[in-house]
Amino acid sequence: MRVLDSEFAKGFCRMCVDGFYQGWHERNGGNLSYRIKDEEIASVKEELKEDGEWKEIGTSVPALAGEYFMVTGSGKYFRNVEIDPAANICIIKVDDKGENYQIQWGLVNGGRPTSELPSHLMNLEVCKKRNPEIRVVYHCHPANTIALTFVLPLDGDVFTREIWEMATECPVVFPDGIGVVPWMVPGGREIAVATSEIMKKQDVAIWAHHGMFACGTDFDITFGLMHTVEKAAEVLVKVMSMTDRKRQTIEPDMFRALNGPFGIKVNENCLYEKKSDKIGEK
Ligand code: 2HA
Ligand code: ZN
Repeated sequence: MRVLDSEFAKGFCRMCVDGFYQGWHERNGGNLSYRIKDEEIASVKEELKEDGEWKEIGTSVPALAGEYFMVTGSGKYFRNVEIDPAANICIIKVDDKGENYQIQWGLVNGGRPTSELPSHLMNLEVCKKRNPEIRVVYHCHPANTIALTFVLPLDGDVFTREIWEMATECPVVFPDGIGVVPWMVPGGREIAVATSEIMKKQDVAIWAHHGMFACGTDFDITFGLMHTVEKAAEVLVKVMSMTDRKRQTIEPDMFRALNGPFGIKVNENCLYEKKSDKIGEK
């Protein structure tokens, strides 16, 4: 089968387009990666090239040794993925040490995988360890979530709590909550390590003054997670535009009441008793 006829490539491209139309991918902003299943890579083997140069990932991901990934290209625009996937995305293989990669398909006009490859692969590695079904890592620049990083404390528990309160579905969709990475230089190992520390336990990491990372078992779940967080962030921006205090909200015991019916365990660290009714204060 040709790569672009495969369901995983179609799902990958559709997610890029959907993200672009949400307004989350100005210029070359954002990146997407997918850890390809054995049977999926076997089905497209005829189109893979094994003679490319091996290049350093910039970090070490031994638990991903020998695996294949579909990733967006560095400097490529999400907007262009639909019209010319083969020029804007690629399939890479990670070597048997987990330190180098080789492009085996795509980026036909040249280029390299996303500048955030270290973060993507380190996140995919820690996620695989906690749940081998997690295969998608998505990074984008959603405006409302980014706006909140200027006014809320950069504390994952506070971010989670304030965002959870904006929509009852939030704790059901991400019961473990959200982590926050303070401003750091993007693209390197340091921010990758900080993000992957969060992804050991949580599916969402916010990068202050930059954007968001989300992981999931498939494209729908990962896109839906990003969409849910950003929608709740939009509601919070609207509320904060009207007032710095809420008249009423979802209280800790109301969150706890969701555990049974939805089969979840909401993260108790985020259900602290507030000492102030001012939004963002603990
Ligand atoms: O330009 O989003 O974080 C791609 C990015 C870098
Ligand atoms: Zn970014």
